[in-house]
Amino acid sequence: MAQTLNVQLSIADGSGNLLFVMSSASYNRCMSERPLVGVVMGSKSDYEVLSAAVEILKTLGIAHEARVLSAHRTPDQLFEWVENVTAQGARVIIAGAGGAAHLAGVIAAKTLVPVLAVPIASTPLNGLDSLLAMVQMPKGVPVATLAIGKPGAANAALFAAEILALSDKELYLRLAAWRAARAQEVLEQTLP
Ligand code: RP5
Repeated sequence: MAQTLNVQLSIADGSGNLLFVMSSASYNRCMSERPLVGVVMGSKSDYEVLSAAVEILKTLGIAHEARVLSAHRTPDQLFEWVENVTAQGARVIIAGAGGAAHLAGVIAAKTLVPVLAVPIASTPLNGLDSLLAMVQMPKGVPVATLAIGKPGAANAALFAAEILALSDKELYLRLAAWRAARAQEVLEQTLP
């Protein structure tokens, strides 16, 4: 008879104190659930940055779906995905793009689910054009724009977690533990 291995995933501070424990069974359940967060990027080349968001979502046990879809190369498939992922229950969409960074705004035009935009430095202007395109949405169709690159991608996932944690107490506790672990890291830093 096949047996399922159930191990524990844990987060500890630098002194070995456990801050957060989750069984692999509940982690796998989270990952097989319908996505609460949709992550979309304009090109596979953007994944180097957007992986920072995906890693945080995995760490916090947030069900998500990540796709490559472009506002200008695959507009019909993009709209179809937005409709499907939100119909399945996604409550936040993270959209990362570099060149002609209209992806987040175009998605926001099609849904009332909050859209978090991550500018990517894949352009000759090092992402400054992407940042300005994303942050300067005309009044009426908002996107929330994060920092350029990996810090923005990671913060987009944390911001998504904060939104979801408003109505999910267990996620709130996981997020609080994650934040406490980061504080502990700072407190344990020593200077030469
Ligand atoms: C945008 O143009 C993508 O978001 C990417 O950042 C950039 C370059 O895309 P590739 O030429 O690498 O596919 O559409």
